Amino acid sequence: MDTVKSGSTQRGAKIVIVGSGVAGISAAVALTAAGFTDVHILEATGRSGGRIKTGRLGDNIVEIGANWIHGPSEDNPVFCLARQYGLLDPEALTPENQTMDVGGHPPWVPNYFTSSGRKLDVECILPLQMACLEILDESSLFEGKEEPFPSVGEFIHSKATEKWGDADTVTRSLVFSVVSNMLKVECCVNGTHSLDEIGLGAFGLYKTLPGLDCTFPKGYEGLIKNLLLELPPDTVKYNCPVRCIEWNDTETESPVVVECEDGTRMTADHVIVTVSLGYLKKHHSTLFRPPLPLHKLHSIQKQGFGTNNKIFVEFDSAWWDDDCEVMHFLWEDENLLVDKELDLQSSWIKKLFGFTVLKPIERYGHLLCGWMAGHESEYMETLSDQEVTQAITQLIRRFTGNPILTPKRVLRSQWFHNPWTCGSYSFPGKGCSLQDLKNLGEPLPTTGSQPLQVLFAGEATHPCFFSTVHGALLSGRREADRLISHFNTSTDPVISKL
Ligand code: 6YU
Repeated sequence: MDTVKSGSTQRGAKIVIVGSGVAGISAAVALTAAGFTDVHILEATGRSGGRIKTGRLGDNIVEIGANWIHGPSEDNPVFCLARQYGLLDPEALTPENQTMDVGGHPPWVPNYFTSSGRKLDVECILPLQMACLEILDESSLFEGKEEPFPSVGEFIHSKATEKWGDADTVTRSLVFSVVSNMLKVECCVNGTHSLDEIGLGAFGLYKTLPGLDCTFPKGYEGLIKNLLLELPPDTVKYNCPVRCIEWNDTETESPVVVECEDGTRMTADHVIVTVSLGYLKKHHSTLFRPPLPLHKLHSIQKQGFGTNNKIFVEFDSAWWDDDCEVMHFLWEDENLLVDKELDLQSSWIKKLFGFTVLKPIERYGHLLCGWMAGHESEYMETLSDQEVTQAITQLIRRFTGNPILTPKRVLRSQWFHNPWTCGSYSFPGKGCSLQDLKNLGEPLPTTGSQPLQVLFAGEATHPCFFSTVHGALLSGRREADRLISHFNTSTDPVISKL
């Protein structure tokens, strides 16, 4: 990180950061390291971390939000910090781990169960699974090219029909249940209700880094705790939701006023907004005065933001194969061309694609993590713990054919109804382009004598690592660097006003 040339220049700058997730904290750390002394984070809730949230289920540590370091290698700042803070298992640090370039992980060892309680022979399904993955890979090749379909979902449906449309009824039924399951998995990966909402051209914008995805054995929040130690005490003001950011006030000394829910008003020279895209979509009209420029608003609307939730289910003993890493639940009656929208009340549970197995067993015992995206997942959040536990128990009994299997504990996340997040993470929506992602991160005002009044960071503003922790972290550093460069090349606005 470059330090600013003149120590006195930046000292007068009053910087307010909205949101104490990883983007906000990393911006504050970078600014503080560069010598800025008037940096404050306003956080709506009583904790830091935002979508990084570690919880407990019995004796187990579980991640309610972000799970993995995606692509843990030298170019991933989350990996570098986690290594520096001593937060990783030794395997994650090996050079072999860092150089494996397999899009995160080699295919997980699967188990397949069907809705009539049969466990399928994996060998029979693998060729189908591979064919699905090939179609999926193909869908990420349209960036900057002519799109034969507007969305990833439509492309996959057309390819699947082309490939298997004429197959006999038995084969078609199996194919459709596997493809349908793959679509549910991808909805979780991308945080969307349906792949029909993801732009085909923009799908390839997301980039992976080398390295085998790894986790934090003692919890992702360790990263947040260590980062906070790099800030002066009391940098973060908790339980302080920001209601409105008044910008472009050229009459007063500080061009921005931040108003909190309790009526407190703070002046600032620069504000870095790191709230989620979901929050921005919902509250932009009241959060900014004057309103956001139209081109920025259109980009906020085009970029997608959806829900992916986890349902942790603990058992006394394993009923899956020892080497099983993921289990897929295949509904035999499913037709991917028809079953696009499920009846929420009666069928929400069908959107759960299955479970990943938390490993190693010595650390987690017999713990599964179910994954569910989209509107069904949002509906699931409205049910009581008891209703969710009952539905999960019935589902597992049906698919395993074992009528007495009973979970010991169940815990689910509720990201859509979290008022400060409004969902899980962003995805490139239909009609979305690289320019839209750039527009999201563009500071305000775009012209005039007082630039950089309102800056934007957060995972959704990263052009190729959106939806990730490293994308969020890099976006915070990017906006800090923008201010640092500004003060390196211009005169101090406070002094110039005197
Ligand atoms: C990753 C992973 N991972 C699972 C689940 C979730 C996410 N991610 P924050 O929201 O954190 O901070 C904003 C703060 O602002 C917050 O504290 C608010 O309270 C506060 N705030 C809001 N309004 C305010 C107001 N008015 N006033 C004051 N404060 C206010 N990422 O790297 N690995 O395994 C997962 C996963 C269930 C929910 C994830 C994962 C996403 C990250 O968690 C997320 O990006 C960052 O934490 C966001 O940080 P931030 O600071 O920006 O916002 C094409 C294609 C695409 C392919 N995509 C595939 C990528 C796969 C991503 N996968 C994720 C999967 C999991 C499982």
